[in-house]
Amino acid sequence: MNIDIISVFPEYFNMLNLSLLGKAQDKGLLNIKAYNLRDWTHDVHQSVDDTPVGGGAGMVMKPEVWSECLDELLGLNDSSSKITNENFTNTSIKENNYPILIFPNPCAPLFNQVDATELSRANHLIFGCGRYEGYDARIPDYYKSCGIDVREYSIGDYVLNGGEVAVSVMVEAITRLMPGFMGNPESIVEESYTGDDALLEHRQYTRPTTWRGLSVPEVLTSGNHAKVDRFRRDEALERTDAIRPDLIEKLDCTSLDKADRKTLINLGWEVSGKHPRKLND
Ligand code: 6GU
Repeated sequence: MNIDIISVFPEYFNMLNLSLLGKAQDKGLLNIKAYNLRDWTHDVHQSVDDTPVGGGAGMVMKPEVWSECLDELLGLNDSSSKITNENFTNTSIKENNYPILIFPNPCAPLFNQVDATELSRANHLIFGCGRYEGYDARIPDYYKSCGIDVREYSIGDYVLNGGEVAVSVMVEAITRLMPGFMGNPESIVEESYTGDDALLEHRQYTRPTTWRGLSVPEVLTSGNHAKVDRFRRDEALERTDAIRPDLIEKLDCTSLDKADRKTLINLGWEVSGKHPRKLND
């Protein structure tokens, strides 16, 4: 997978050469390049922003600098690789080789595990990091009109100074799902937010089984795998009920076994419909 990142602080992304992401790049699984948006400016001040049309505080990133940069990275300057709408119809991410363009934006749909899984199958992602009050709204509109798959995502309900942190979050969430990235792919299967059965994970313990007077739950040392599985599943249901009841509401009741239903009923959920529903709320 090729990942291009455009930013006015490209050095920020040096950290993507560390740890597992660095290893994936050494293995040739991944190639991450960070570009400085200012390299596409023509003025002495290398300015990338201007005041908002219509007034208001802050600065907005100018469309012309972005388009010079994006046309080049998307290969749109090269007439032999003209992108047309037909190239995109009915093709999945795996089948088309065109880059997907992603803009972090606090005023966009939330990025989640389903998005990360889908994007982990892409060949080429281009991230454009906005700064200041954001980027001119015509930039994503224009590239959509060229037939490019353009996405805008927020990573949570809080405001950051720019898209750099959000892009590093998305890159990490996406790349770790690529085949061959993880040493042990099973650790992905059991994780929170995976599949239609997205629950918070059960709590984890390691040895010693008693530490500073605190013991791990006895069932975990029993060697009875069925009991351990049930204990963990109940704990996942209980923790999700307490911390993220919105995830319980999304569960498909037909995927729940008898013991799951019993646990949820004890926690005050009604489980006879399509999705669980909290009673007396
Ligand atoms: Cl994607 N960008 C910025 N600037 N702030 C954010 C965000 C993105 N997601 C949450 N807050």
